[in-house]
Amino acid sequence: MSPADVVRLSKRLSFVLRHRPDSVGLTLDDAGWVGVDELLGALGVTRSQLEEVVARNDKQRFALDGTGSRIRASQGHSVAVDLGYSPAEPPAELFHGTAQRFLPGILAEGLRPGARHAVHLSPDVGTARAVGARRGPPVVLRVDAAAMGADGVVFSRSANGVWLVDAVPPGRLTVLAAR
Ligand code: HQG
Repeated sequence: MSPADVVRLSKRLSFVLRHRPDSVGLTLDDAGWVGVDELLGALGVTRSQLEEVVARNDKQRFALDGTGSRIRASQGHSVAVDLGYSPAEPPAELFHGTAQRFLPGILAEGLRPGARHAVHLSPDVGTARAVGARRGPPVVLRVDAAAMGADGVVFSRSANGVWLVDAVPPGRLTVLAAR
């Protein structure tokens, strides 16, 4: 597949496996898995095309189970799933990239999950900046994960390295100076 075809199928998979499985007649199980054969049939793609997208995906968004018979998105869902990630101790600092226009709301209310299940945090500034840049000029916030952990807030980490938490209060956020 060409790089553009990989991106196109990846976006389609994200839509189906995170948000609208019903749009192609699929149902996810409680943990977000769906049978690979069912998915191939529903999307009209081959197993080798699917495996290529899973392997070449820039953020490793999709995971096959141990037998290769089921697939799910590793994070980012809006449909109700319990991904089952264990609580994990985060690094002392995490980062969140966002668009400048969201800053007033975020500084007033803290970070909220919006349509997704969890607030997504990045382990490094570069990743956070890239996340924020999807929506225009980015702003990066530093999250005092150490203080949140001390407050008893539970974090988990997705299979593709995104840190997940229910919310971040405004007092645990600092705006990083633009580079
Ligand atoms: C913002 C992509 C106003 C928040 C990325 C974000 C990520 C607030 C937007 C993953 C707010 C939600 C998730 C508040 C949060 N007031 N705005 N109180 N609290 N926001 O897309 O973190 O490519 O649901 O800053 O790389 O941007 O899809 O979350 O801008 O890992 O795999 O509300 O999606 O990954 O937007 O992105 P999103 P996100 P994929």
